[in-house]
Amino acid sequence: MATVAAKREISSAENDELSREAKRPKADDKNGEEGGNESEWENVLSTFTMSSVLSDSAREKIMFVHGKIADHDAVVVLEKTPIREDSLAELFRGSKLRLELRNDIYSSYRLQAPPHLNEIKTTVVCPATEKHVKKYKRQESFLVEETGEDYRSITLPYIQEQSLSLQWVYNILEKKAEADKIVHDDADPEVGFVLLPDLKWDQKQVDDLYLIAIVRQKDIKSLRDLSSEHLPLLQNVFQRGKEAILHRYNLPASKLRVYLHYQPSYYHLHVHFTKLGYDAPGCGVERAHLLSDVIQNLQTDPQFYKSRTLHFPLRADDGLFRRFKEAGRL
Ligand code: M7G
Repeated sequence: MATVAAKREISSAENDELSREAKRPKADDKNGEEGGNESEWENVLSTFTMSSVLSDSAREKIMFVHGKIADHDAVVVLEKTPIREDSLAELFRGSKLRLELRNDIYSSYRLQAPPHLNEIKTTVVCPATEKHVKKYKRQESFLVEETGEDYRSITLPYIQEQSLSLQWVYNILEKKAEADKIVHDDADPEVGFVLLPDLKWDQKQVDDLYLIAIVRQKDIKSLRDLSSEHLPLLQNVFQRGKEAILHRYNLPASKLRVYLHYQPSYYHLHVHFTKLGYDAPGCGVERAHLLSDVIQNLQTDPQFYKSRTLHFPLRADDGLFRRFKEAGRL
């Protein structure tokens, strides 16, 4: 059963721009800029050979599939999108109905919607690394307790050795990719950032709004690197980010959940802006740190995140989990 999730729609120009995203082959990382012509409708997945379903959720209507495109490992994420209120009239008018059962006042149908109202948001990661495959694989996870010393002796060496590539982040900051999607751009090298829709959001309705603010400073890996000297940066992201979202999406700060992940998947500081009430992946208390709390903690103690013990979940097959085990910390 689909849920009606459209309350306030995004403009059709923004819609058009977004619907192209899923059909576009992931070009090489250095040049991910969108074109805007018909060739974007080529089916990059026609040569996809599936090897396994990494995970799926019938409730969230999402499936993560592993396979190959040509000789490259690929992860394909298929996600059914919410039904939009602005498409209902067309859906009722233009669909075919097949009766499944009728009983007294109850009847159930299979509805075949017009193809353009029945799209699946599709994200392709290719070539995918082993880390990507693990990231999407269903796995049992365990809560890890990381002291400041654990961070320096276990986590930091690990993330310095093996982290996911940040090329997509640099492409955004240098406007080589997704430049037309930017919602706010602050070019200041110290406190500046780029705010844009997250890859996970199809931008068709604000009910599941999801943006990320990527800071311009390149040497802040995560929450752990923050100290009071970063307060002007964090306050700028918080303030200007909220203003930009109010201006563009008419959503006030009181409707936003603004947070950082620890551990993040990508070690270049970024802040998540999601709509309050939308159960975004990774917004649970074991991983999300509200930006407002982070700011206050640094105001109280300039070195708060260098010394605090932080908790976070790790999957059993995560290399970092192994390192914690080897160090006798689990
Ligand atoms: P994270 O906390 O490092 O990890 O957040 P997570 O993916 O486990 O949440 C990184 C955020 O960046 C996520 O919300 C991703 O969906 C988003 N993201 C990742 N990539 C590769 C892209 C991209 O190419 N473009 C955009 N706009 N967002 C991305």
